[in-house]
Amino acid sequence: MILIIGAGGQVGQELTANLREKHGRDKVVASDIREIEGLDAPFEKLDAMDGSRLREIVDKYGVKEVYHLAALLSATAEKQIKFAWELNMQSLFHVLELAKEKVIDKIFWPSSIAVFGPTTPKQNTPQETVTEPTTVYGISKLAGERWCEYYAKKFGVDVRSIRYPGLIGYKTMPGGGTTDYAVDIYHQALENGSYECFLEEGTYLPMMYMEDAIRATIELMEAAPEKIKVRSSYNLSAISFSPKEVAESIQREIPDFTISYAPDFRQKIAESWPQSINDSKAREDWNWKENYNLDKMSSDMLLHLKAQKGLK
Ligand code: AKB
Repeated sequence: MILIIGAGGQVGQELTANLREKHGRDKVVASDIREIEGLDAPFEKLDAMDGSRLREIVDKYGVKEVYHLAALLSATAEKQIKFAWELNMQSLFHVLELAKEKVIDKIFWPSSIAVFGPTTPKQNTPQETVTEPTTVYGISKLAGERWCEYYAKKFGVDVRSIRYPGLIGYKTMPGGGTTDYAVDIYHQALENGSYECFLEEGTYLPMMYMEDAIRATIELMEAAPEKIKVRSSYNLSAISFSPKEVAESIQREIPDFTISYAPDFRQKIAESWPQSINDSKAREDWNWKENYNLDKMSSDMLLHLKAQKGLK
């Protein structure tokens, strides 16, 4: 039995649907802090910081595998620093402890490119390098990575993780991240024909199409344990682009689309992160390979969003 914590979020909704298709709906329990429209039973309301409620759900369903996705992302975390730290850390400890006690067998927990900071090499950022994050989110993800590796080495916990780049999909909206513009831009392009971006035009960031990210997550979780050599979190890469480049990619399909720039506090966060990522470890250890480049992603996004919005 699988439990998804944070099933109502950007990744959670897609992962829940995907795992339910694969294993059957009744084998995947969705949980979130609030009821989510469209998330079918089995569903449980869960505040990820509530360890005893988590244990109650795990016992009730005989859960053996947990995908723990609940977190405050980079932009929101800067506005609620204490709560972000508490949520991002406490919730992880509860799940790691369940695995330490052998109540559950396997954990997926996402880290992020936010573990890197301004002193990290910006291009082709290696798996192992300087990690001096300057955001609360990044600090919590880096600490989380250290704890995952600690529990894996010290207690044999089977925890697996990916440093997600910015994720872009048409089924769900992100919330509170610095890379969120790269989803919103497609919606605005179709609805208004223009977009005001909160990052500067040349701000390169590592990104990935959601379909690739979900497949990577499931492939990592299905890999034989001896193949998983990194127990902190794997670098994972697919595409790197700037707001200007994604706008140009949209213009190839919607020639009249225009973009303007009004950078806000998220510009500084973006500038502290790498521009491209070296993910050779993930490619070597569990055969990771992306399917989508920028133009393929743009075409697919616009195709699906047009259908969703009833546009021709
Ligand atoms: C964010 O922008 O905060 C996230 C991330 C890169 O982890 N999308």
